[in-house]
Amino acid sequence: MTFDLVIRNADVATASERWQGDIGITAGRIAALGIALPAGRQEIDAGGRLVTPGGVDAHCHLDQPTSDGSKMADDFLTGTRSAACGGTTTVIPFACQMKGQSLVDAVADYHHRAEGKAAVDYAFHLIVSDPTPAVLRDELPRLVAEGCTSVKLYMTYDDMKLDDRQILDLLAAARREGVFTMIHAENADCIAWLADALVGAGLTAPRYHAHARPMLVEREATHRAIALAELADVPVLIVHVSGREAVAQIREAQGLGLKIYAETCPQYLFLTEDDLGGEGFEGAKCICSPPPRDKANQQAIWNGLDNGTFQVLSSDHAPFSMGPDGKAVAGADAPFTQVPNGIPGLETRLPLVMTHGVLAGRIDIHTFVALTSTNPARLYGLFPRKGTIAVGADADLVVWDTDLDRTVRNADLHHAVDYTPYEGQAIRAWPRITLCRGRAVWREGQYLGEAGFGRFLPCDRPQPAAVRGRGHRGPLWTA
Ligand code: DUC
Ligand code: ZN
Ligand code: ZN
Repeated sequence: MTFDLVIRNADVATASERWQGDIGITAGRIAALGIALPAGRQEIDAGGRLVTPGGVDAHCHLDQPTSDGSKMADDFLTGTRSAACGGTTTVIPFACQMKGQSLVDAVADYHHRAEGKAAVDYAFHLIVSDPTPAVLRDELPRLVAEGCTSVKLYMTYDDMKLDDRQILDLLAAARREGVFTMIHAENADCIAWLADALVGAGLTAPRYHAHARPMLVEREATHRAIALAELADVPVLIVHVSGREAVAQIREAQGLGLKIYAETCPQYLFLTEDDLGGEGFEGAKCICSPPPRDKANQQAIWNGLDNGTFQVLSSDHAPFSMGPDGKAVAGADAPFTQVPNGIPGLETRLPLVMTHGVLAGRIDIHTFVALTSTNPARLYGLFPRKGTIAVGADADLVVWDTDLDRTVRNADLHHAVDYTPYEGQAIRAWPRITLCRGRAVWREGQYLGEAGFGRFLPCDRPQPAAVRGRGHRGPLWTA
């Protein structure tokens, strides 16, 4: 047998295994794993370097329509280019229903936006902002059959939020259809009340964004989301968890045997509310929701990654540049309430967490792979095609350099955003090579991808019960 490509001398790490040897690739899939495999038409000598599955970024926003006149800086071309250069080979952005819009139409529009542009593979989550009977009864089953098997719902944002009754309706439909639900948990009325008071007092700079969204509003909504999921008897995942009080709610629910899953993001590990700045507009670079907290909350998130509370670590890449199309859509002196929420992070997610998580000894390599690739693939119905290194899986692989001495610089990144909130942060690891379905899309500092190479991945029914905590310390669930 001759392989198309053989990766030799790899130090392979998956969510559960570590071994040294070769990976044989044919027709974009892993055809063999072993020692001294036969020759390939092409060969890459990994030279003993670490090789992990390509990253699955299960929470990112690309070319998503907005309702405030802003425009996301990244479309499927620049977003997936940036993903490839940072070792991510599958992205799952959101087909977003505007209130009054058909969900089927929102998905058709999103396919159109992605068509011919993606450099790595992609699937879609749904955002349901208008759960009418027709949407839940007719459109959702049709979209599930077409491979959209997960939904996100919002408890905040005026143009997106659902009330508790609507949430229950959506959760019941999700249960019926086998759809997995992600929940943005912040209390909308508390935020509006605080924001009105702050703006009324003239406290409008970006840093007051954090004052309008204290941990309490996330804690309350997380508690309520868990209660609603328990009532509807359906698994849910709480997205972008920012700190200790929300972690405690989730941990308690998991301890009671409820099927509650959790995601966090690099901004809650590497930024604090101090990054929202002083009185100037610069701090708008770090306006995202929930906001970054403090060092003690960062530690609570690291603990939750290590002890199995979190199953997923995503970027929540929401790319707005600093100009009038983006953060300054309402002017560079606009109050924080009118600044688009979100920060870029697709490309830096894996290198930052490899550096400050794995290489710094905070999490082990298997936890890293599970959080950034295997678990999201399982949860969202893409496993075993994605998320692992196994015979038959897509040859999505990252060959790592792990002895670098660099800092993050926006000038080196490949997104279309004019800043990174991680500018100047230390980096010791970066992908040397990223392969998507056996094709090098990034190699030794060169982007080699091609618009349109990335394929839409219809998702199977999600497999949340297959994603467990780490056994010895994490929670265990049965189906
Ligand atoms: N918060 C979200 O809920 N979505 C996108 C970006 C953000 O900050
Ligand atoms: Zn959100
Ligand atoms: Zn988001």
